[in-house]
Amino acid sequence: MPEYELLYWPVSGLAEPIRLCFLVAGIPFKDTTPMTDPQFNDRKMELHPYAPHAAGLPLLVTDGKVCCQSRAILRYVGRIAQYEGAFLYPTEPLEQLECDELIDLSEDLRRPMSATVTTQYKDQAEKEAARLALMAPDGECTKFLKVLDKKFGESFPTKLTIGNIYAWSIVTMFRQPTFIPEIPAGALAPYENLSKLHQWMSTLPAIKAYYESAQGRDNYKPI
Ligand SMILES: N[C@@H](CCC(=O)N[C@@H](CS)C(=O)NCC(=O)O)C(=O)O
Repeated sequence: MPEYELLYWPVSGLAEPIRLCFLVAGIPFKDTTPMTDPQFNDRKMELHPYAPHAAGLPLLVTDGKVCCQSRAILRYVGRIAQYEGAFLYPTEPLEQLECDELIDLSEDLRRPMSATVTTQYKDQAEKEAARLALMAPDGECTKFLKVLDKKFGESFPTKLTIGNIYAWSIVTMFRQPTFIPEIPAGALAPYENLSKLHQWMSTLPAIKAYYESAQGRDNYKPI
């Protein structure tokens, strides 16, 4: 089996769905962050194929070959990783389409909130107001939480895929305690099907065991 190393920040973010795929499939990988590697920033800049112009993470190093772009990496891992005898990125094109739709829908939810991390606001109050607006009843994030909840209500997963792993990982960033303090504590409470998804994913033995010791990710634990 190749040797895999994933480089990312010591948070969930764009690497977490990839970590979860490795974990549930039982594929060993080195989970490198600035907490585990004092040379992290130097290595990132040396390895990154887009440096020095851009150096966004994650990076996956497979037997020395470096790849970037989180969802490309996720699909690659989904093609090699299996859970209960099925590939996490199914081989049947329609099932792949369903995974890809869930991934893109989760991006519709993530991107507006993620933009508040990099946007330069006049002051803290302006940033807080922007985040609260996204979570308001007519807010952009609320809109996509509703759509995701509806989708999982229409068809609840019968097997693990990169689609439902990605969706759960992104939705859980909206569950307190999370790195965006303005997200209200009960933001996900109205979504019955997203709660069901959380219960299912967070109690799968490999996932449950991982979050028992993962730092700063209590929001991924069973409720
Ligand atoms: N399209 C890229 C985006 C990568 C990205 O922007 N990563 C962020 C963290 S979520 C990052 O590392 N930002 C710091 C930087 O660009 O140096 C992907 O999906 O991998």
